[in-house]
Amino acid sequence: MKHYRLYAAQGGGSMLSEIALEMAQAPYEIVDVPWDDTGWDSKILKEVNPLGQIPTLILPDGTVMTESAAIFLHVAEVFPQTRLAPDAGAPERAAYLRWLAFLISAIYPTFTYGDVTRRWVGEAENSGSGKALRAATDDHRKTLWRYLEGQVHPAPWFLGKTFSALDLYLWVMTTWRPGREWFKSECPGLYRIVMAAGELPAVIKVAKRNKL
Ligand SMILES: N[C@@H](CCC(=O)N[C@@H](CS)C(=O)NCC(=O)O)C(=O)O
Repeated sequence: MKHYRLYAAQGGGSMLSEIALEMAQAPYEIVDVPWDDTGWDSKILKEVNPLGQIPTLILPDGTVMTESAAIFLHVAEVFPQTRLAPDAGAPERAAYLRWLAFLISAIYPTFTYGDVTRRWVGEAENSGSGKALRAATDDHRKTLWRYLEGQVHPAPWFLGKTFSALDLYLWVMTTWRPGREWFKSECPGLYRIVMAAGELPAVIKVAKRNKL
């Protein structure tokens, strides 16, 4: 089999796809994208993803894939042994799809609009409208995480006994604002899942490569 090519930035959302490929034991190479070369003007990503976002994945047949959730669904289909998603028809499938969509459509955009505030309001995150946008998106994200905390199933994973990509989103996204210490005190159910996910060999390997 020819290999996958993953465009990745240190500590970013590309870790989601990196973990998926590791779990699948798929052959892949990483193209490191410096953070200051992400976004619309990215030189490295321009050809493959004009949004300049990571993860961007090139499949062995040359097809370009973006969107972390789509990549998870794809890897789960091609490598079903990775158990990244409950099977179609399984009782947990509906919850899986629901919360997968929630993570990428509700929580991820709070970073999209809060990370580089200058892009949206013309000011950096430490002054004026940039500061207000950063604070509002950070606050809203906490509300969303608290809501998700109320949806956690009994241990060990978000869906209960069934491991899924949701647990990997939690592991990755809790490394970002407001950070793990906040989850430990405010969302102990999510924190418990994150700790369990952190012990998976693929997660340990990717954490190390991303210097976490
Ligand atoms: N909806 C996309 C979002 C990807 C995304 O926002 N990635 C961030 C890094 S975590 C990024 O590339 N940011 C750089 C930028 O937008 O300039 C997904 O789920 O893959």
